[in-house]
Amino acid sequence: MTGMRVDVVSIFPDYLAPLDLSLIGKARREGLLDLRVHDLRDFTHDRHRTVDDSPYGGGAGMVMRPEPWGEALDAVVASGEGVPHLVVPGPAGKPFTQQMARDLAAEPWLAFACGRYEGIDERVVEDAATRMPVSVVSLGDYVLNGGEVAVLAIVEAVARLLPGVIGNAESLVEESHEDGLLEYPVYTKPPVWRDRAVPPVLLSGDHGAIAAWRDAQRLARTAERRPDLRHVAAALDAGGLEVRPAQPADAEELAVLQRACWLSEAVANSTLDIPALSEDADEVRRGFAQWQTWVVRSGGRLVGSVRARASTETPGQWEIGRLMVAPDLQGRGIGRALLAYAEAAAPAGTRRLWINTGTRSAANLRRYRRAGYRARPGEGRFGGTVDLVKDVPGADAIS
Ligand code: JD8
Repeated sequence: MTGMRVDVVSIFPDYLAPLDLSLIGKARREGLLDLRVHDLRDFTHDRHRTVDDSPYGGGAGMVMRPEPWGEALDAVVASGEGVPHLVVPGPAGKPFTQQMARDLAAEPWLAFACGRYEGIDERVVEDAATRMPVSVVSLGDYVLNGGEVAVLAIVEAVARLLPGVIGNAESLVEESHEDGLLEYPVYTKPPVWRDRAVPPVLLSGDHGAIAAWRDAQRLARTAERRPDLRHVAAALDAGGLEVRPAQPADAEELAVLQRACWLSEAVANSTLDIPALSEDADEVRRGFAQWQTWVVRSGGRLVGSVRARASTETPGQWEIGRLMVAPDLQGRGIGRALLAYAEAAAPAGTRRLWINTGTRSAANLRRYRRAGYRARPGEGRFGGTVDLVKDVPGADAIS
């Protein structure tokens, strides 16, 4: 069995039966997931198979006894190589998130302890933490009767990230919470249903326009339904990152970050003739006069930046440039959030967004196309580059 191993301990093992169904059930049958469910009562020794007792200090309800849990977790650990990462659902736990799902999906072995009654004697978690990693996790700010429902949700959220479980892994990328924004609305046939038509842009075949519409829908939905995630600034804040206009004092660090970020571009495009690579702090500072420039700091460290300005040649065109994220922080959606930040800063009347990158900067080209930009034919503004543009939905196009 090559896949991830998951052990679940509960007094209601049948509660986990839904994990026999659908893609998770198929993944188990294909050996992508080794899921084992254990009955806690099998680790009791009295005639009534007792798992609970009255709470010390008084109060309503019953508490789960430590002894059966100790024996159950000992048995699980003894039945495998190494130790599992123990996940204990509880309303007092850390909120479960997509990032946590990604982190758990990287683990070889997970164990889940499903509590019931008023909860599990606290010494069980303390004891387990002496020999394995333990996470107390909450599904959300509401009260359930036990941990089983949370385990169903967490196992599904984790298992679907395992290689081979979801047929088309690409679809994982576009999902809500993957990059801090909610997903766009989806439609299928018929084109008109109960006098309700599918948005025409989706039938246009214009992939740039479709991507732009979907992006706008994602930002709008996020603003309306999840103000906590609203606007990329919130998403950046959620990551503990602060966005603000660049100050002259940022220039030294920005010059260093530019060199770090454009090194890969120089390699990809086999040229060192890239201004961002050779600018010193004074030149960067002078750039603040021509471009609106924003920087992102995390823990005091300058980790990202972007700049934008209205085109001097093409009225209605908002030009975005120098989008950069510290190499060690790339892939977390910061770049996408900064791009949307610069887009959102476009003045009223903007009709087209413009960005430029190296002809052979494959990652950037993919990123910008996914953000709704289309490459303009021919050489870009600078040698060895390509210009990409995105029309602002509802604005008259620039020819
Ligand atoms: C585990 C016992 C019930 C909880 C007295 C009701 C998670 N988001 C979440 N809400 N509730 C749980 C959860 C509830 C549990 C147990 C998880 C074990 N209960 C208790 C305390 C108040 N009863 C959860 N994840």
